[in-house]
Amino acid sequence: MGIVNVTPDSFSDGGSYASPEAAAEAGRWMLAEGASLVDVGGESTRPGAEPVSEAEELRRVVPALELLTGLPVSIDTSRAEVARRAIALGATMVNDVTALRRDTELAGVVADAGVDVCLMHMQGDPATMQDGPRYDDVVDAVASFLGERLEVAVTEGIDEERIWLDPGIGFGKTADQNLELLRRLERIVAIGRPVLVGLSRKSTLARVVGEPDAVVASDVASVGAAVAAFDRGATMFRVHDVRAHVEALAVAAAVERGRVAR
Ligand code: HH2
Repeated sequence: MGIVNVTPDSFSDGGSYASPEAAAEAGRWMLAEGASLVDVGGESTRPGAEPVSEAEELRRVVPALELLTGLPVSIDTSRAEVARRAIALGATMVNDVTALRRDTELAGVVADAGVDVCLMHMQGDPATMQDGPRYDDVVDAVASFLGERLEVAVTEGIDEERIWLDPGIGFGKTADQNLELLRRLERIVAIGRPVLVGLSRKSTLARVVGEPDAVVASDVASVGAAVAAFDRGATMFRVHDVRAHVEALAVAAAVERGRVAR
């Protein structure tokens, strides 16, 4: 899953795709490089980010989505109206970092459209989530949250086969909590739905390589984290540098198979 943030303030690519044309061009390039989906988002969820209005979110994403019609796109939103418009323009997945908690109408939109949905764990909200996150056991907490949200989604009429789960790396977690979640990712995989992870350029990885103050980690560090997550059962990776991830993950998968051909 390639990331196209049509935002001025995203932590890594904020402002890179200032025009819809630039965003669409980046999306097409990511698909050419081997992405299966392009994730278009119009509201930053980086730590400290303030929410934007629905009108502003629509103003950012709709023109880019129009230019990407016919291509595999997911919409990174927690609002029903944004999802509705994106689906009408061809989006096949709704990536909701609030796991259907922010907008009570979103589950119905996903259920009626029969599209895929990603349910992600977050403690708190982006504005405050990094102010001393606390858990008894981060893996237990995330697994039980995702299990509950999965049940809610199915009760709301979403086909279970269309649901992805995401531990929400960096969303209300310290660097050590993020690493512990990855170390025991099998616990999330054991819930029984495919697991998506977003590790790309996140600051936890910069910490690991000795850059405690960096906000953005390197693509090399990101690829290393993705391969470790793949080894523990993750099957979708939300990334900025698509080609590097496709190559590294192709090799990791070939090693697991023990042969070149799929
Ligand atoms: N991370 C971000 C945004 N959306 N969605 C899922 N499912 N998983 C993630 O880990 C995830 C996500 C944050 O990264 P980014 O989009 O690069 O930055 P920003 O939120 O500042 O736009």
